[in-house]
Amino acid sequence: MSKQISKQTSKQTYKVCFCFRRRFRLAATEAPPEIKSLYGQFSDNNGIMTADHLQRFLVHVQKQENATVEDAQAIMHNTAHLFHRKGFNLETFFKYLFSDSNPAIDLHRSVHHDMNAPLSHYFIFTGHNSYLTGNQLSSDCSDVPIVEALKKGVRVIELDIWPNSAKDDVNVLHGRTLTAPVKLIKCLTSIKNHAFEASEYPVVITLEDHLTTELQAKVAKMVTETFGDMLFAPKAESLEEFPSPESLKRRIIISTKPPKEYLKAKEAKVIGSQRENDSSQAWGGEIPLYKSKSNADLKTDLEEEEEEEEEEDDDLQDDKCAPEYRSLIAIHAGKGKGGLDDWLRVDPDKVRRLSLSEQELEKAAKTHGPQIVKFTQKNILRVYPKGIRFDSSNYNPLIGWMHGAQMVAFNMQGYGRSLWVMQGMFKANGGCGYVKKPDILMNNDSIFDPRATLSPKTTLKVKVFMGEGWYYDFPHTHFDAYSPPDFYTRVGIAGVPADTVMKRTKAIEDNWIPAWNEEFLFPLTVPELAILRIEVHEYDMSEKDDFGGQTCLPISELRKGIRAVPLYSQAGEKYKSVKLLMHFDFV
Ligand SMILES: [Ca+2]
Ligand SMILES: [Ca+2]
Ligand SMILES: [Ca+2]
Repeated sequence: MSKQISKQTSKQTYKVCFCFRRRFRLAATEAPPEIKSLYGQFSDNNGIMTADHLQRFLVHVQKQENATVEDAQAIMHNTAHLFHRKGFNLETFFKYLFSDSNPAIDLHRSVHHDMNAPLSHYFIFTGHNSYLTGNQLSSDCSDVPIVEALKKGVRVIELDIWPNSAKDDVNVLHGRTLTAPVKLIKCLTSIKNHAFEASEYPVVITLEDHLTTELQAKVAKMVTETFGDMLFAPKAESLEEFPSPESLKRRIIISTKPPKEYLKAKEAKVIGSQRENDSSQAWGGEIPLYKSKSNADLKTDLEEEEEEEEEEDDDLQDDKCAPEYRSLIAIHAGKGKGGLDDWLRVDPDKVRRLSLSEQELEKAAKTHGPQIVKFTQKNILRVYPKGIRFDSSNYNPLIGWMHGAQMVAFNMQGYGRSLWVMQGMFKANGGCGYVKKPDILMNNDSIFDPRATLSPKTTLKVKVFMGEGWYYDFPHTHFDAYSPPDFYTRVGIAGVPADTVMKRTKAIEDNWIPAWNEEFLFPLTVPELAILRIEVHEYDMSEKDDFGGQTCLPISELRKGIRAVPLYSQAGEKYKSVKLLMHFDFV
């Protein structure tokens, strides 16, 4: 019976498809004219590209100066399924260029930054409210997003800890909201089990603590029993300098401010105008340039801010804290008394962690830019999203990075452009979650001024040849119901304000394999901090563009030459077939 039905259904489907077949037909993928011309230059009279030719191509076009004939032979050997007698023909050469074996950045490259400098010398992949499954107000708390973040290489996990209703155990939840709690012990156990799957480098747990002294003692016992020898707990009360990621491999580090007293849980207050995650906003809004904000805007932002992160307004010193809890804290957090000048004071005898909201940092950056950079050479700065980001959205991470902030805390379960830039940054250094800060931020003699106007150090030349793969990864009516898609590419830079720009190709109408062949120039004043942003849009005249894929690539690891660029979904999952063919060069 069911067989019959399915037979009928498939017949009907066939009929329907037949009408559209011509319109949705996939043309054969053809090499762009420039690739054909290059093939002409690097092949013999019989139209064969030998290993010798390929080696010369690698050196002159791909700028792999040290490529040998053996390297070229290895490429041909590894792509043997494309191989044609004594070498590549045009078709197999083009297939090789557009394949996963020729990526724009090498995701299999292992850790290659110096890992022996103090922790403050690194950008660290950092989560905010890591336990939330969705929005900041009513989503469930769970260890699942923590595990997912760890598996993506996130190295800083934030837990807000509160007493349970019986006041005899500790829960993780977003205080004063309707988020449903998860037990602390469950989160700790999951962290222990998954901390080092993606990276061996240390995991920092930042605790926002609202506990009594008795419950702190309970947490201390829980943490010690769960992590045992994995726990890094220095004997000294405070550190003079942070240890290196290398020396802390496979260690867990606790960071919090030595707490003052039991902060009474105020009554659960549901903050008004709850904005649910708007899934129709596929792109998550353009990343705001922080320089574009006026003081008036900033003031409004600050007024809107709920007092949700009150972790910083206490004294550093307090004797009421459970001593066994205090001794677990390896990275002390706290602002101390006074204003910005006091917060940013560099103590020669001890290092600490300072937390600022994105608005506090924006405000501080206007008057104290170089001081912040100097502070972050030795101390750790954490930046967190403003409290009104109920929808778990994020902010421009460059504001933190250009001031040397190591922990730019992001809602990892969110979507959108800012998060893609964050994911792009941490594709660098083997995806280990630690990226060495560029020398300009660590220079002691001349402190980097983030507001200074610099002249370009280099210009990135990007050519967008073509794209393919949507036909295989999407239903054929996904983009337009009655015609093939109309793709265009946006390409640009997330970097210091002077380098930040987005440009676009024209839309190619009704084509599953768009060929744009357009070139763009990006002058870069601080290439060390620049991330290349790529988005494919499907143009619609009367509606919002459909999402066609995205990726962000750290320019410090971009490979010159003609490369395949795989694209990712909104959630950051790699598509099976969708990719672009591009050419990168520095001129
Ligand atoms: Ca469409
Ligand atoms: Ca169309
Ligand atoms: Ca369209």
